[in-house]
Amino acid sequence: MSERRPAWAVHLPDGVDPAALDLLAERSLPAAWARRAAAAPERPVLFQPGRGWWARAELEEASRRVAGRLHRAGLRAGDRVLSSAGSSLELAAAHLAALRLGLVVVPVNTAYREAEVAHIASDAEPRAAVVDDGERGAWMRRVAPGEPLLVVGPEVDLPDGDAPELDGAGPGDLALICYTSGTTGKPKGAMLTHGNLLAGAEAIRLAWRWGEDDVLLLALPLFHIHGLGNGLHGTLLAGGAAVLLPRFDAGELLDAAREHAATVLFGVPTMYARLAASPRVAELRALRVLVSGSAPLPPTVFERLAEATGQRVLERYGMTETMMNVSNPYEGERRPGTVGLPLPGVELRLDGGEILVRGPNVFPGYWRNPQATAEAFAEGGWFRTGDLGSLDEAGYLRIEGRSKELIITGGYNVYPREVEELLLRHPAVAEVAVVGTPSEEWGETVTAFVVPAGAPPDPEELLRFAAERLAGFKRPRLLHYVDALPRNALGKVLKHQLSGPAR
Ligand code: MLC
Ligand code: AMP
Repeated sequence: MSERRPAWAVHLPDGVDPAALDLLAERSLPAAWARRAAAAPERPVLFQPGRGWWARAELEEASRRVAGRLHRAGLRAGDRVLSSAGSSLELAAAHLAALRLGLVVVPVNTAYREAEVAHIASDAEPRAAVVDDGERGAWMRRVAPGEPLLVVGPEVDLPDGDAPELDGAGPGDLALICYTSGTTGKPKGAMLTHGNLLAGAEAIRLAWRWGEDDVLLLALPLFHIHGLGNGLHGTLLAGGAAVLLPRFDAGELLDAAREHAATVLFGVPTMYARLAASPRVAELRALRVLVSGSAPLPPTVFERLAEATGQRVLERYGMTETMMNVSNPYEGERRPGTVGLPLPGVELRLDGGEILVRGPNVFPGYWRNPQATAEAFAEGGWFRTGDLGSLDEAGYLRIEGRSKELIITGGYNVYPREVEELLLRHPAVAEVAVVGTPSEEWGETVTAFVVPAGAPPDPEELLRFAAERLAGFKRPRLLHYVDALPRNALGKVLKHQLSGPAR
């Protein structure tokens, strides 16, 4: 019997039989939430600084009210809603309302500039947009095809309407489209179903022993899978509570931890590096678990935190298309430099070093892009992550690198090609190569090597050109002027040879 135990059984709490585990038993996240709200309406669920706590009943009512308004405005199951705002109680309610109504939420990073927003708004063909910035709303309205786009603030200030029956979506129904950049062409919309959201949240709920008494510190934005799928959805499924911090500041986060007796923290390595450097770092000792992901956690940061707080940060590995795949165990050894073992329901294999995954967490494909979808999967439904890995003797996965050209800075992905194409539009740039160079704080820093077309342009002017057109985190932070780019016999740029002092 024992050889039949899947690798992921290591993550299950005592008494949970892997053979009987059904990650989709609750059908959908909104349905699960509705049951939690009915069972204990008075329990706190979300806190926003300056606003206070919402009980489950308040979130239930707010999301029901918003669902009624969106329904009255003509939105129906399957319609897309763009969502682009800083964290707030209202944003959480609007998001939940959309899921409860069967709408498809399309999160959009608030740092995106006009061209980045316009691509998503035209490709997703949304009917509505929830934004906290009028200019962003105008960019969306300008390009969204079809009828005029309904643009509202996070409070969704529309006439009330009767909410239809809510929470009817099944595991196969579409819930989110998350745009991720690609190595070629424009960002693609990764479709995530209600089943994906539920399986993803259920796996980490079990693995990290997430329960009703937990209070999560959530300083990650709600427009990427880390903050949204793990942070907000996980909180709703676990029946726990979350403190929504609209921005990350080590001191404010530690204040909130103390004030609310927080038990769980999710963060990207840049956040942990900053916390490790804080004179107050020892206060993290009071938490139950610190989870890191979205980029590699440097073992030095792991060790510094272990020393200062007694906490062994639990590192896990995921991506937009798959939610969470692999995690160090809650009980058992956490190995720095590895991301651990497959999460409940996840199958993992290596193919020529590339990590392939399969399971109920894995997305069905890219929105209206059968070619990209076909390329993303190997035979048998295995998703090609584009990440390279190896397994140690105990089966722990180590991320060794990437086959895809990707820079991760502060937990945000930057595709070099997008930055290169933008810089090439500047008349003073003849050739350009963009790479990630190591950075203690950011993991990698976006670095551009430019061959000028004639006299080198004023660096400030070139950086400003990029700043006006690209999200801040995608912008080159280091710029080098070079006479030529190193190329192989076929003319391909040898990016690994690019490094050197900053301008
Ligand atoms: C902000 N800036 C960045 C940056 N974030 N530069 C490079 N990389 C980043 N990640 C720049 C801004 O453009 C600005 O520059 C300056 O830093 C200050 O901006 P800020 O907003 O005050 O920055 P700060 O709050 O310090 O942001 C740092 C951060 C943030 C680490 C808190 O980047 C962040 O929230 N990262 C999390 C990203 C995330 O959620 N990733 C999950 C993706 S899902 P200027 O020049 O404009 O003034 C995923 C799957 C998985 O990956 O496995 O989880
Ligand atoms: P995204 O496409 O924004 O969801 O980013 C997903 C990518 O982040 C993955 O393909 C990995 O390259 C990277 N990633 C996420 N978690 C980790 C981790 N713990 N260690 C190394 N890389 C990670």
